Amino acid sequence: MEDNYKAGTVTLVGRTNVGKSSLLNRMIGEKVAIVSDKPQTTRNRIAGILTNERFQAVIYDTPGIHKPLHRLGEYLVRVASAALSGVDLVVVIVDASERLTLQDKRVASLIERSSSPFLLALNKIDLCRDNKRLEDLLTDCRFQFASAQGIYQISAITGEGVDDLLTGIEGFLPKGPPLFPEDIVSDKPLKFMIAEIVREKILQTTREEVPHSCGIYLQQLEYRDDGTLYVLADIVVERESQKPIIIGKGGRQIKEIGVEARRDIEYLTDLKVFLELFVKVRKNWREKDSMIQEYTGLRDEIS
Ligand SMILES: Nc1nc2c(ncn2[C@@H]2O[C@H](COP(=O)(O)OP(=O)(O)OP(=O)(O)O)[C@@H](O)[C@H]2O)c(=O)[nH]1
Ligand SMILES: [Mg+2]
Repeated sequence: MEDNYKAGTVTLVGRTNVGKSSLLNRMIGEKVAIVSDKPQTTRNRIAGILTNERFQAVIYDTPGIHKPLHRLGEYLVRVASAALSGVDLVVVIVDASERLTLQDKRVASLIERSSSPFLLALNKIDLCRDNKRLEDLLTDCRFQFASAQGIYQISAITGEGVDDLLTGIEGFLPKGPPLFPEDIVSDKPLKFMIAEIVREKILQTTREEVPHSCGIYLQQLEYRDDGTLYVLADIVVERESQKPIIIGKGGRQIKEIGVEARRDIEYLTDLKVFLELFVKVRKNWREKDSMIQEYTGLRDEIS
């Protein structure tokens, strides 16, 4: 390894749904974080690890900053806020296709109060047709995020501007050897990744509050002698009335969730997967500390 090698840590932060997880996946070149069109998709601090011949960046995706409506939400905001310190750089993400919201301003005050250097990325630039609106947004951003050390216009979907942003990030990484082995792309164990895949399929197939009320508990993960991977997972909902929504008419909904999830788990593990899903009710689990830890994998992050 050459003497000039760089390695460091970067946090992605922003209000919910601006495309943090999509950007992480784009930068890593693999799917390490789940994505959906619904707010509050991400519940954990998830590292994606980008290694090349010049540097290694350990890039943390975080839950979106939002106004919490329950205890789980409070934890999510706490996890994201805590991830602002102790890193070499923060990249704040805003949605280039919208005006700054109250939550963006909340992110601004959090980052301006922290001592970490930060860059600002205007994501979803592919959706911007109107130059005047973009100029107005830039003016607002320069005001709200006055200490930003660079502003980038990017698209996590098309990849536009992402290489420039990575060059910007590289400039903030300290010299040093890699922090992780070079073939590792995420810091999360397989169990977590599998639970997330199931949750993503629920987010993609169900509506409104139901997907947000779901937690996943992996009962069993077993490599079998015949070369298959057996997975038994509980989908935990908050109310009896949510159960039939997940199961669907004649079990159609849960079957679809299972088929889609199995496909992704097989892709991830390169194994033939046997996936069994059960739906269980744990009343108001999102308000209860022990259950939040059990069903979100947040145990390590909030203790
Ligand atoms: N057109 C367009 N859509 C994008 C872009 N980046 C993300 N999206 C979409 O925006 C939605 C939210 O993306 P996520 O990556 O889940 O957003 P997030 O910031 O991680 O959201 P939370 O985890 O809820 O905080 C998804 O439907 C993405 O496909 C982009 O550059 N262009
Ligand atoms: Mg996310």
